[in-house]
Amino acid sequence: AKGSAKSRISGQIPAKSNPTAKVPSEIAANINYHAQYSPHFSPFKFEPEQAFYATAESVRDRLTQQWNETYSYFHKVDPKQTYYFSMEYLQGRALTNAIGNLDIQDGYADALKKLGHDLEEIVEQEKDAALGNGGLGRLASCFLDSMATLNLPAWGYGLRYRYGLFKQLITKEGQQEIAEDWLEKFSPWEVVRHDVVYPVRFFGQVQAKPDGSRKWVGGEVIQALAYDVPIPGYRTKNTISLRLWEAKAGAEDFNLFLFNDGQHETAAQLHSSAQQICAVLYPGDATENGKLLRLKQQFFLCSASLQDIIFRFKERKEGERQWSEFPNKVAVQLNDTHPTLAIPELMRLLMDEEGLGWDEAWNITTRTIAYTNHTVLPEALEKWSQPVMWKLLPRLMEIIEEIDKRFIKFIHYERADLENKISQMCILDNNPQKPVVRMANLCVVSAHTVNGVAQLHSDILKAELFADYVSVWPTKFQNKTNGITPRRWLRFCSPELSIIITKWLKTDQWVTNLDRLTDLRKFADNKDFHAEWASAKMANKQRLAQYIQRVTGVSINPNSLFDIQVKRIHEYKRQLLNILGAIYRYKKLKAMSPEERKNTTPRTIMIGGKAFATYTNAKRIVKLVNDVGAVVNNDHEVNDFLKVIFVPNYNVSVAEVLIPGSELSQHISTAGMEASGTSNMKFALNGCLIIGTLDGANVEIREEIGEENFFLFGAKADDVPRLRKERENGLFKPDPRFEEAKQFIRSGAFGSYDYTPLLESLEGNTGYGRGDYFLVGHDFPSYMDAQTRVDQAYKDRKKWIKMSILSTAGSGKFSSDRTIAQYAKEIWNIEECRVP
Ligand code: 4GP
Repeated sequence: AKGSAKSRISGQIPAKSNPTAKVPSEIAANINYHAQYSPHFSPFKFEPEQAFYATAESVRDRLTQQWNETYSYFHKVDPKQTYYFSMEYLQGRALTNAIGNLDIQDGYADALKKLGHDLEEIVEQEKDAALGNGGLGRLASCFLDSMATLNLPAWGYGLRYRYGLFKQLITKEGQQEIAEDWLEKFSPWEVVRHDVVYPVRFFGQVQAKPDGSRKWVGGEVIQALAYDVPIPGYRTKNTISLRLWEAKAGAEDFNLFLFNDGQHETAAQLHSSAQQICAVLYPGDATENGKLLRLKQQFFLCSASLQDIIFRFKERKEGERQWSEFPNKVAVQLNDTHPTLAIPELMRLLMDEEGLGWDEAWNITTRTIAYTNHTVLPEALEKWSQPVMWKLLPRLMEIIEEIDKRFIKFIHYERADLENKISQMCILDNNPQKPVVRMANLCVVSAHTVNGVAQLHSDILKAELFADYVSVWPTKFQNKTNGITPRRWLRFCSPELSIIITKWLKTDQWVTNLDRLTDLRKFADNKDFHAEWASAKMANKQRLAQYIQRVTGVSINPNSLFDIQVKRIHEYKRQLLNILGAIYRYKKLKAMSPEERKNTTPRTIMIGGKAFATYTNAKRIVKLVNDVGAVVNNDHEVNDFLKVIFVPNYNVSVAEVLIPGSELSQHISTAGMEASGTSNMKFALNGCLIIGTLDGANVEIREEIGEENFFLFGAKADDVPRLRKERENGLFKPDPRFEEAKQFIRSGAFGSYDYTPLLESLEGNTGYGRGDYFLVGHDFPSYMDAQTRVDQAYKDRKKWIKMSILSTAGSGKFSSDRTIAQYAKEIWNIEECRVP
């Protein structure tokens, strides 16, 4: 577009940016200012990309002002603050969210128009910040949004990965991973704090000092440098920080002598060691080196963050504040076991650096730290090798040993009845073959509160995983059902539906008080409301269809039922059940006469998600979905009635297009295995019906929206152990439909790829060592029956729209504002601190 209006900066360029500009011409001047004076690109070029960066920077100016005010206000009031420790944040894009929260969409849209650009096109230029994997990481991001919106004094702490979650390419071989370079140019949102730097030690040894104290010395010391990302609240001044640590080595660590001597790598060893720490999210840990690196990442996050918190505490200590005050000023929440090292590290900092005794340090640590569990999957419950820990973190291992010793002693004296449970309950597993540290046990023993993320999950934690501890500390265990931010997941991703909701409720208060949606029930049978609802959904479906066309080349029919399953690919989430159902549907369609086909409900099944790079069966599932799609979508006999789409590279911004356009979504995990799920909440909020098992938060969603509006199927969590036993003992009789679907794959209908291992995971003693551990075969018939109910319900448009309205109306509970308000009151004991 060289020389076009778009490619050149036009209009007035002010001498400085005005962060409070309100009218479009002033905002346009701000954008121009950044295009001109922020030297990221050659001058005068003003294509959409440059326009994005300039726009984002002008928005950041506004945020910066509020942001500084927020923390100076917190400093003045000195309230208790919450620090959320998470190895993952799935932030996605920030521009729409920021201008939406600041309530200046119209101003920015008009300003960009004046500059020859379109806001909708500009926001598409932003790369997703994908510093996380899935549910746990996205939850952390929703929580930050709610903490800011609820005016809570809070911080998020994480790592500034150079490469976040990989980009998924779909090739003939299936999924291929490539590094996703979210910082390729730069992020306009982050601000480096050159004055916030802390040393973090690895390796070395422990010295005993004459006074009996101990000191960790030697090894390598890497610097943690803070990068802050502003998190604006919705229609409030409060803007909090997500502080991400970057690892660095200093000039003094660069050996100029060796370098000049030609030993280039040796000269910069610490630099390269530092670089590795934040290079990627979840580096492969199959090797010893890989494990060491992950552990380094975890410790790096914990140590830097705690030093920062202690610095802030001491800044205000002014002589009179006692250490015992620490838990009254600081709440630390561990997002799963990944930041568990915060426990021994806080002990170390308090004892070795601040000179406190064990008892006082322990009292402070345990009153400060709380732990959230996000999964009962055994492979996700971290266990670190003791020898690796001794090597990397010798002083922390001493402290962990001592915590364990004291815990065992405590049980011995106080709870002799649990003596025979000690070997499972204690922290160190000293099995000589494979001695490990059980991180979840360390959390449960040390944290003042342990919570699950949906009622069923919390019940399972208490009844199974942590049952032995419940009798020791009955009040330690809580439930905090997850939530999602209604800003990103309805207000901004579906403006069409939001406008209608606001119009009919005669208020937009639902955006911060999602329970207000229940009032929509009043209009569940209103014809005019139905018409508006259906047209908003149709607009979203059309946008989604265009997206699918663009990324896959397949055209889909907006009048077909849009059926979506998007989430990480995992056997327990059972994408395999979904695709087997699709295969069966295809086979039946093939056997029908053209007349019969016309009576079916046309469907577009969309499946998206990433498989962990080394998870072979998950990758086979991705391949199978793609293979099935290639056959079905090109079969002219049936492709008006069925399409199967694999949506590539699923991420937050793709979700923002898919979810508003969905009509049915699948949350079909083996009961008891999905801790909560959060996309189920996003879909329901957007008026999408759910087909699902009684698992995780599905249970509560069904309660809220009414069982008549939920397509339920499958075994219940309580039945699962018995069904697995029966399966093992050869007592399982498969449904003929299930056999037919598998046989169709075996027949080569979807190409020559060898699906034997995948199919075998549903039969014999493969997979997790037990055939069909995830009970796909058991649940298949009831799943197919539920799908038939879906097809029938969809034919009755009025009924379907009503169910859709009631899904949205019943979603109020699932706001992360509600979740966070509960954490604040029941775990953190913090209060609102609203910037005047
Ligand atoms: C996920 C759980 O699998 C999901 O059910 C839950 O909704 C989410 O955490 C948030 O609590 N767990 C993970 C993980 O993402 O890495 O363990």
